[in-house]
Amino acid sequence: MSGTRRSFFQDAAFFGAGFLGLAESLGGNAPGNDPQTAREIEQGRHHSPYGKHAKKQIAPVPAGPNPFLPMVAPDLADLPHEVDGGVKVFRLVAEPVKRKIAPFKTIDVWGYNGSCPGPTIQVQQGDRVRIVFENKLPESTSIHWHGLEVPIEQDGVPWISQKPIAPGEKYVYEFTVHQEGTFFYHSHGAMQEMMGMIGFFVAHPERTYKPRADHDFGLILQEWAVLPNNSVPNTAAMEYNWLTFNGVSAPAITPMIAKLGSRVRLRIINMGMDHHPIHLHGNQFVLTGTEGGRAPESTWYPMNTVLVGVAQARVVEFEAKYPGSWMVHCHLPHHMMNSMMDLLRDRAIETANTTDAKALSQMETLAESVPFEHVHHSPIAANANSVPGFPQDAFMEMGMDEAVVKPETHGLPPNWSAGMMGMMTLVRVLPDKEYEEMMRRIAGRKTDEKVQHPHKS
Ligand SMILES: [Cu+2]
Repeated sequence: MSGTRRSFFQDAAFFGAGFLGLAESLGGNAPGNDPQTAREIEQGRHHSPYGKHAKKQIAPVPAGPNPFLPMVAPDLADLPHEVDGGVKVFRLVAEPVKRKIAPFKTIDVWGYNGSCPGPTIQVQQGDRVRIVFENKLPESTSIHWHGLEVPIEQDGVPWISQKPIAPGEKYVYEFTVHQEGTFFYHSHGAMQEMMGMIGFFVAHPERTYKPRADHDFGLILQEWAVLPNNSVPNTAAMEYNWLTFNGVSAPAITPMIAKLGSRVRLRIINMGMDHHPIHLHGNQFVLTGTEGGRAPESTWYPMNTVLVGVAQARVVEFEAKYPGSWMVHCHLPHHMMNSMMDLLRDRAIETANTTDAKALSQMETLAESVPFEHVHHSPIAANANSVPGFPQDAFMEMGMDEAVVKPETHGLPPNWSAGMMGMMTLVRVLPDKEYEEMMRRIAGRKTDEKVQHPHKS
């Protein structure tokens, strides 16, 4: 392995390492658990790509004839590959998965390689790829390469382009990727899609896009209907009570970290029943790509909310000019909530016609089962109960900083997690010094984060 090649793996592994720990804790076996990847990640932990080249470039770009910046999907790992005679070989396993979508909620879903959504496949335009697929589900399945122009026999539609892949069977897909862009892989069964069977398939361009991005992030939008006391999503439902980015509901989603002055790319894909207007606070972005690939710069115009329809990919980019923790969230009001029914179980919450003290006591009782160490809510007026319509958001928020602490949440204000629910996360734009400090924390993945809290429990 040449020096540049080694550096590529180390850089790639560095990015992977930042999120693997959480992927493991949230989703069981992360696909990066194989020894080779683990070794690379281990090397990556001690390798800073921001060291001597920090002045020239913010994010690492793999060296070699076709350099590209890997996308990072928070809380998801990359699918590792081997190279066989110039072909990139990926091993993808469809199987049941337990996914922790919130500190108090783990659901039984289906995914790939122990992860739901599945691990990210990253290739480059021009690559020949082989996906050795194994079905460990209790029923037949297949994989469709969404948006990719592949020969019909690789299209992954049961009975049309291939026979269904039976439980226990293997199947090999192989094709050349001549496109660039943000694609997906997913089961072509509707109910299996709603069980979570989707993942990113990113084809990086042969030549780096201009202007080039310093950070490249990815989010997968999904919704789930999970009744209280249940763990299996109702795939026939038309209404949803859990909304996730990359299989995690806020505030458990890992914030994205960007350096002040960098250019940030955000790829968003949607595989669900709803369309999601994704809004970024405090910044304007431009739409630089769709599920069809890169859009010409002449089509870009400023916006801060992008509607990501079902089966679509939307790629936006912005200059991270303003320091701060900027929200990225779906703006559908009901997608900015989590299901409190899961905490309540079969009890009814007494939000209406209740007193402040009574509500607080009730929340604390509920929180004991989580356990949240601190539960409180925003102040209400003394005469709140005399106002028609009360309560609305009062008593909805449940701070759980301790339950979701991780390096990426370091430095957020106390009780930051109280207002974060559903499809909601942060892009944290950090000045140089704080950014370097954060990168050290992520690389070391300190687990002894201390939470500042002004309240008595
Ligand atoms: Cu939404």
